[in-house]
Amino acid sequence: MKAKPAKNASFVQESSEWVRKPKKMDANLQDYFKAYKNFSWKNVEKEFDWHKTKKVNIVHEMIDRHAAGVRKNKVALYFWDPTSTSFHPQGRDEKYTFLDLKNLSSRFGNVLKKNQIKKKDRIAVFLPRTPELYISILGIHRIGAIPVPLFEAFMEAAIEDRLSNSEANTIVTTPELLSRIPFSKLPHLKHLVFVGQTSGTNTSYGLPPTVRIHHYYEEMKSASNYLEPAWLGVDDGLVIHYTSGSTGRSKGVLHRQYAMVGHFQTSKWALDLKEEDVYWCTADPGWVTGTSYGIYGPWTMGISSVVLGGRFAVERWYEAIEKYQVSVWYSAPTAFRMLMAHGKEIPARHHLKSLRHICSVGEPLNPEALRWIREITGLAPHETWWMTETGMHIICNYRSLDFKIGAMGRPFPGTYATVVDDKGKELPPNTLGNLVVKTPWPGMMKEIWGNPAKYKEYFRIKGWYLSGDTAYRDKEGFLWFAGRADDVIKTAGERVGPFEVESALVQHPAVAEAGVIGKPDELRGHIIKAFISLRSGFTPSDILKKEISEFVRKNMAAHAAPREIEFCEKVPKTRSGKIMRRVLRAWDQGIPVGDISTMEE
Ligand code: 6R9
Repeated sequence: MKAKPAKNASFVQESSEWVRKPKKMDANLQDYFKAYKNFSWKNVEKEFDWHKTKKVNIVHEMIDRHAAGVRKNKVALYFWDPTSTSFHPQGRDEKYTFLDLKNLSSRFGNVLKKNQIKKKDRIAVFLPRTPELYISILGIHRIGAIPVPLFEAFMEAAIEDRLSNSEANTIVTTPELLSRIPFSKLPHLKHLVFVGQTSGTNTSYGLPPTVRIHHYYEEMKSASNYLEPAWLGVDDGLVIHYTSGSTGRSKGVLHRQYAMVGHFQTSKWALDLKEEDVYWCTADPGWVTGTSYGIYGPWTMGISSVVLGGRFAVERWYEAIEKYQVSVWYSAPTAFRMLMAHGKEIPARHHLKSLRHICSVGEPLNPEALRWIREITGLAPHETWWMTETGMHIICNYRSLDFKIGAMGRPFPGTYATVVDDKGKELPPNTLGNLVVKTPWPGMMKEIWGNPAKYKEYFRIKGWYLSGDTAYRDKEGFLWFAGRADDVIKTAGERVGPFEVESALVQHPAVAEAGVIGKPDELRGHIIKAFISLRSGFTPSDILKKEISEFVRKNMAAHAAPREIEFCEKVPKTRSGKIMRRVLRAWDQGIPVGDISTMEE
């Protein structure tokens, strides 16, 4: 992986415009520089009961200890989804206290336990964003098993990959999503927990006789409110998130229980969460942001969290802020740009003054989007940089600290991120190189599930975790994002591996070869563009483009479907058969191709 200039970070302009903070702020982190100097993770460990008891389980720290204390009747989860369904004709508008979540997650844990599902088992959670999704994840933690959260948008091929790799023995899902689960290809899958109005049998659902069906609502009714968490050690597994790299299928990133130390402290200092906050993280738990900062961070701190169900709807987002008087909001540049695209009239109809802090993650926050959010809310979003693999924030802008618009920020206390050359030598200011993090830190991934060789690749420069991003540090110590050093695509905040899309494309009968790149896009950061050579007998046409894109949407996921397709004679490859995406990017931008001497004849 060689650092190269960021061709694809086209609209993140460097700026020397500052966001200045008043001298006195009520931020949890008052003096970043002092904290950075004196920081020790050992001190943060004292925030957790396991520090004294030596008995570790994140569900105890997130739920049980609050339910046993002054936060017992505090709302942990506000859920709102006004969409009408046959099951909920009026939509849903619900609240759950810490005590409610203790009871419900105990019930779910008991349902699992009764069926001999146990510690360390992987349990796929394939649900829309509903309270049941959160309750399932908490129940899974309670028995010491490992949740594998899956986006509701995933189609069969994506599900098959993740379930066969994790060897999950259980899946929690709804009747609507059932047809996307290829049970016959998943011999490890023994239990189906059905969330919804169902009464079918294996035969009526076409399931192999080896799969046992459990009806969520029925089983929950008779289960007990009491179940002591299974006690674990700090190094035991927490969660697996599947994410894409530049080559190969998606990888299962396993985190350890100890990551909670990082979730807690970053939620306190970067998100600046406080006891009285109403916090809204807009991310789905299928993405690491939706667990680390949609579940683990806020709830280990005992904070009230908002979850909005249903599809993205511009006005509903503002309504949610107003309805719950959200005070801290964690979202993503693509979402900010989508809101921006709908203009100022809609936010002007809503009261947004409850907000006191906004953070952003997932892609570079372009200055225009930052300024726009500042105009409608009075607050500039603060960047946070991190990855599925880092498990927690690494580089942030802080509420009490001035920052430069466009910069990612400074390393979180207790971590060190910098820019190095390919040998691991730190580079002087304003020099482009590899963005790395000094090992270890609390959220650092424990394993790539079943693939130790892949895990090792990240640490091939001794002492550093190699992020795959290129960046530079300026003279003031701010880190600036430049681009990816590999071919990973971030589209609308979602991480997509070109290989996965190419593999889906070549399954289409018309496609001979396919090469996929990210093409810069104002709204989505990047869109997926595919170069395709056709099999003989097929003629290029717009209808065929649509059909091919739809094919990927139906097999993998909507966000992985190419928004743009260009037909070509031949997909350029090296002599060893690797797709030359550098050439595809040049073709796309109409610029000279450069040295192609390694290309096949
Ligand atoms: C949490 C998350 C990680 C990749 C990362 C980088 C990009 C994330 C960013 C950012 C610029 C930021 N990224 N935050 N780029 N500025 N503040 O996003 O995890 O989905 O694994 O993606 O996202 O390229 O390497 P994940």
